[in-house]
Amino acid sequence: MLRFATPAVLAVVSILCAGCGDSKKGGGPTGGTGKDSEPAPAGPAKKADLENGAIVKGVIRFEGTPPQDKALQIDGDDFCRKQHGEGMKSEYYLVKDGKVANCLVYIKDGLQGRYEAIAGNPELDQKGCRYDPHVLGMVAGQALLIKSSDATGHNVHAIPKKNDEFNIMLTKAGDQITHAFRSAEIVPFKCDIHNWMSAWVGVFNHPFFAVTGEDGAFEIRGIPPGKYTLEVWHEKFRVQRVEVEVKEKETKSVEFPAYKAE
Ligand SMILES: [Cu+2]
Repeated sequence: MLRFATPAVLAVVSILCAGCGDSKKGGGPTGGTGKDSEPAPAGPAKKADLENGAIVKGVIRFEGTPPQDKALQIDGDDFCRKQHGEGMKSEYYLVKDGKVANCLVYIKDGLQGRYEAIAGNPELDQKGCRYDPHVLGMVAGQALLIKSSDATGHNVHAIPKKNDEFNIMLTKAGDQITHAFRSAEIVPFKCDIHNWMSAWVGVFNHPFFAVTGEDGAFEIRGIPPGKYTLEVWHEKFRVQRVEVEVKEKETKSVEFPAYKAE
């Protein structure tokens, strides 16, 4: 039997070492220097034409009574508990007057090539034991600043599919790292210390995306003339698509079907 035990032990050791490698690769609180932190693949990225490009806008709606967020168990961490005297709720279903926040709306198909970012480098804070913002968009290759404003330890755990996973501890307020994703996908973030903490980072090869606010509204600017598939993503609802065609300087309102209670 002993000879069968050896491969099993080796397997365990290799899993443990894979974990060690990941944390080193992240470069620690001041680093971010691993191969998963390199910019997007080289190639000519075009500039969005904000002056002549089209604008696509709309509002994401929910019909009927949306699911309700539930109270979270935060007793295990004194710092988090003190930040939220009246307790904390999950923040999946931010629906107000039928308008849905935290939806990512983006061009899914129809663009040719890559486009540069319009906005500056995005930030993902950890504040009051939540990720802030809960949903954000960025362009592949941009440096995402991940920081903590909390006097408690957070463990930033990104779990992408196309990019490399990383898991880095930010132990105190002011700790920060930067990270650049190479490939386009929507990346879930967790904190392994506080199991309720989650965020979603949409990584795109272009800047034609928006996240809906409390009013459910989105607006995407600088879109080159053409025919596109526009997609809306929400962490709990199904993905929906609409087709849209825009001309130069045109402003077009688009309507996605409203989400409904299932
Ligand atoms: Cu945490």
